[in-house]
Amino acid sequence: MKIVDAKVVLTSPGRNFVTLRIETDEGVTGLGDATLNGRELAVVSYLTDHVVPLLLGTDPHRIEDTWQSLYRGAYWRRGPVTMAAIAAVDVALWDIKAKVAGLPLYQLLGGASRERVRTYGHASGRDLPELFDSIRARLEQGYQAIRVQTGVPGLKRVYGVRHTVDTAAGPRPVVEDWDTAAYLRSLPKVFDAVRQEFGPDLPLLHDAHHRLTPMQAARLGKDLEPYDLFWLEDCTPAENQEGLRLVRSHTTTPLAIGEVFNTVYDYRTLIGEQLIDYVRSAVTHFGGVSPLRKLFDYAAQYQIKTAVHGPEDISPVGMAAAIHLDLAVHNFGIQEYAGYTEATEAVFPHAYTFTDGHLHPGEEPGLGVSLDEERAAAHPYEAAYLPINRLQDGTIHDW
Ligand code: EZ4
Ligand code: CO
Repeated sequence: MKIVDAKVVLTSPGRNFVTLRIETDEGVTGLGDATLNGRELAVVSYLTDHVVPLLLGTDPHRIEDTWQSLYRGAYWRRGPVTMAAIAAVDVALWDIKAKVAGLPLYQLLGGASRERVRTYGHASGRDLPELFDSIRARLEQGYQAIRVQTGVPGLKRVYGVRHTVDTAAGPRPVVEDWDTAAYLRSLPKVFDAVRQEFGPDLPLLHDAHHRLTPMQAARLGKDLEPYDLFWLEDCTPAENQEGLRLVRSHTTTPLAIGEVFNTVYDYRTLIGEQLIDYVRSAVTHFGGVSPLRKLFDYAAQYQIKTAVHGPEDISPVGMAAAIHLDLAVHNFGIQEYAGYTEATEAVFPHAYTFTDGHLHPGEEPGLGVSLDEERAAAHPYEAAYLPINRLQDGTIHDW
């Protein structure tokens, strides 16, 4: 079997997605997600200009060899652009292999370890009434675990929710504002109110989005202990892995980290010293199913569980790859599932299903996702950025 064609499809059915489609001489095709929010065109070029020419004529069944040759062969290792591009190739080749085998991908990963995959959804609001409505809306959709984000008194924006780009000056990032002291004072009160309204059983999560120092994160973890969080996510900018020692030694609130990581090396201290409870990398940003499976197996030796990143900016192709892995690995924890616009669902028809807050990959051979290229072409690329964040004196802060 040979790869005879590979092309990159960029589409924006509400937001941008980058998809690699690999075609073989036997007519079997595979899809991979390479979406890197706010930097999409860099990955399109990496794939089109530097990867596709290397794939033509090669054997699609040699997934590990192809992965190693793209990773080692580039010489310039790691980084989100490189690893998103490699991920798209890896996932497309797994899709092809599973289609040839006539099996859903999870069967090739060891088969199902569970009946279905528990997810969590996002709730947010500027104030408590708005937040409660948002939580109720998620519960009505069937979600059984909820990430709670909320406005901070005195600040204009609720972080962690989608913002359109500011087009007044061209497309430019939306500018948000931030005050850590106000946040640290308000968040425990928010969780107190949510627990009083929704009771002790509902799993609640929170994402601090890299905004705290280790000492601030330690205090927040302690202050949230009475509210029994499922986890506190990205409490610090975790490229400083050693900083988590301080957080860990002060709080029993479970910690989740890793959506911006792209190789196992980003996790070595965190996993080896058991400083976190959940690894958060996405298939799409970590080089694909092959390396993420290795990370999960490594984490399992330390009783650390999986929690694959699943925001709106991972395409249904990347989401499907995650669901197959989630169903197969023993140390599955939870899957983030933000859901998609109707237009996105129409561009990416899929076999996976969402019922009662749980996902299942379906039984179609391969990933079980296709790409409607005609519909994709009707939604051309739109320049977009993630927001940036400034303190009240104007200093840039982590977003
Ligand atoms: O802000 O994926 O846990 N989820 C998140 C996401 C990220 C976006 C960035 O592109 O933090 O919503
Ligand atoms: Co996050």
